[in-house]
Amino acid sequence: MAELSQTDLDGIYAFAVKLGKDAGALLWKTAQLRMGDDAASAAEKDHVEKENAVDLVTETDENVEAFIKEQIAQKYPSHKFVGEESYSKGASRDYLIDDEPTWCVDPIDGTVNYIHLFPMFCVSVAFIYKSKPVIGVINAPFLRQFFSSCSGRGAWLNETQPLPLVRNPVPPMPENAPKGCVFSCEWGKDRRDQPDGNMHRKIESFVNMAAEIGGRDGRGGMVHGMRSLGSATLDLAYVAMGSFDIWWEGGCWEWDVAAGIAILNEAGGLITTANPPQDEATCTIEEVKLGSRLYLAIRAAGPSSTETGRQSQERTVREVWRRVRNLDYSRPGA
Ligand code: LIP
Repeated sequence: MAELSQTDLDGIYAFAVKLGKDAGALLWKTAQLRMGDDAASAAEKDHVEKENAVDLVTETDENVEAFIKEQIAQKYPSHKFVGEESYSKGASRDYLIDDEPTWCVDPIDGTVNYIHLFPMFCVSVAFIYKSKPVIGVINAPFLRQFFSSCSGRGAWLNETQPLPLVRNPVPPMPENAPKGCVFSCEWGKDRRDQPDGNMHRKIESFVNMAAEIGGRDGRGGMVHGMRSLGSATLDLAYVAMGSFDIWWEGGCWEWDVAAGIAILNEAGGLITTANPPQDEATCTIEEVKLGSRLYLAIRAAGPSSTETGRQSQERTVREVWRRVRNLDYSRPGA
């Protein structure tokens, strides 16, 4: 495998930015069709169920992915491609990303939002090299928000606003985090009403984070607010902005998070596992495994008089782990 230089990466980044814009324009055109009342609009309004009644796909998911795949195949025929819709059609649920140059794409992240025309939907394009997302492009056409980053080139909103938004100085994490934080989380697609299953463990964790300090047997977090955008990609982009302090989710896939992880890393954020390790109070905080389906993200943080920014991020991770339950989203090869 040929080594990619910064110049190579810059070229791939410029291509990814144009691809994100073109795919976003396609998505916006069909979104407007959904607002219409002619025959074309009617056809556009269909959707199909995949794994269950909340795992949905539209013709636009398929078309936008096919467009992106074709553009990449023309420009970089040797690069690998992992896309939500082409992957979902296969039987395997293996983790396919290795050190080879790979594009990881979600044509519409927030498909349910798109179907209901709730503006939190976007195109997500990531370039992965040596198993790490090094380029991320997210285009949310309804919001007119375009997020992008390239390793060594910073993270940006609409190509002009550097991330995080508050940066002179970047504030440390709140002293009693998660108290004082905006906590973002998602219900996800596993809605099985099983005692102590994923859904009930999420609910218990959400209530812990919301409850008053001292409540819930000492697990109350008294967060400033709870938010659910219905899009892991935009949740991560908003952590990269610093608008969300924390994002916690289990169940989404590499295409839902790869671009967001690239952008948050370049903005100075921290991403690790959603599941509290045995020795959560003392263990080393490992970088997240892209295919783990378990994610905990913390915004960029600056130093305080007593801590480095990283120390305040790690303190926050441990305080979140103390309040959330382990989730089960195992898969072969991750
Ligand atoms: C969505 C994720 C979201 C998750 C949803 C779904 P999709 O991706 O972005 O975080 O909670 O269940 O997985 O299906 O819209 O690409």
